[in-house]
Amino acid sequence: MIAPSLTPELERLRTELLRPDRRLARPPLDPERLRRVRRAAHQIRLDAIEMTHAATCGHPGGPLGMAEMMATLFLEHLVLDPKNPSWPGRDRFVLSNGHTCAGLYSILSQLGFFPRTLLPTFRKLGSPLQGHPHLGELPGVEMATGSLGNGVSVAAGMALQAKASGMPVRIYASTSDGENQEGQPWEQATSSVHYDLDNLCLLLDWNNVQIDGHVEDVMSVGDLAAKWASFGWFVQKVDGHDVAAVHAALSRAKEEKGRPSMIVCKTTLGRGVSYMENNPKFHGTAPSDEEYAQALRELGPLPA
Ligand SMILES: Cc1ncc(C[n+]2csc(CCOP(=O)(O)OP(=O)(O)O)c2C)c(N)n1
Ligand SMILES: [Mg+2]
Repeated sequence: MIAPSLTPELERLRTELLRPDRRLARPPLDPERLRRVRRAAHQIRLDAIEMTHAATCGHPGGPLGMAEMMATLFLEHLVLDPKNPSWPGRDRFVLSNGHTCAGLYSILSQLGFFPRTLLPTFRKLGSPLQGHPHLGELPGVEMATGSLGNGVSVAAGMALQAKASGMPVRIYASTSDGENQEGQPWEQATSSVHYDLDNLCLLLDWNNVQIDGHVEDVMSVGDLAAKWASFGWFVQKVDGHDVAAVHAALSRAKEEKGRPSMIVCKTTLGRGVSYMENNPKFHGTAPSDEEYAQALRELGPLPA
């Protein structure tokens, strides 16, 4: 069962989301903020399990692995207006590894971009919550993604446009180790440095898993942190499940001038559910009824 309503604390957060000082480097999160982000990450995991189980298809592993990355970015950094999702002054987030969209849909619903009652329609015919993000149908989705490599390039284009027009907005995109096997991210890596896109920040989900197995077996991508650094990016490497560390890296990225930022987040696919963890099967397989029950038992209810 999808929890139907927003908690009062997330209702209060809506007003915070509009504050432009969220674009500045931020102090460490106090215990209350840490708790709030971790709670939102837990909700992402519960929602991703619910959505993929109800749909009997989809990608649960990525959203579980990226839960802290997404919750930290959306709750503490992006400047957004859920009541006016196409406000030109907003920051942008592009989910370039689009198959992990159950996590994006969860956090958008938690922030009130659309009613949480839509979540159970995930992957159903006619639903705005398609198996990959669909542009123009769902508030908060900035780009249709799923064709790996495209999203990061579009994000770079958005950053270039923002710079050219003097807009103080910041552009974020997620990417993944599997996506980094494509050629397109590396063209973007070159041009973003050429154009000094210091308003662009990528978060890489480095879990060593992709559609057909472990990345190092299918096609090793080597040391991605070193590769991005060699292209001229400001690279930070963090434990992607450590909210304080992800937050600190997102803050530090804002202070880096003259070049784009890459935050390499070491994560575990399927984090929190034992049989999903680091198991390539759960890149793109929904939990069965028994697996669903076990996942909810292992994750436990939303903490207070
Ligand atoms: C251009 C393109 N080629 C191939 C695919 C098929 N595909 C879908 S997901 C995926 C693997 C992506 O790896 P990653 O994002 O690391 O997966 P995860 O960690 O979420 O398991 C591939 C190859 C695609 N979506 N787009
Ligand atoms: Mg991966």
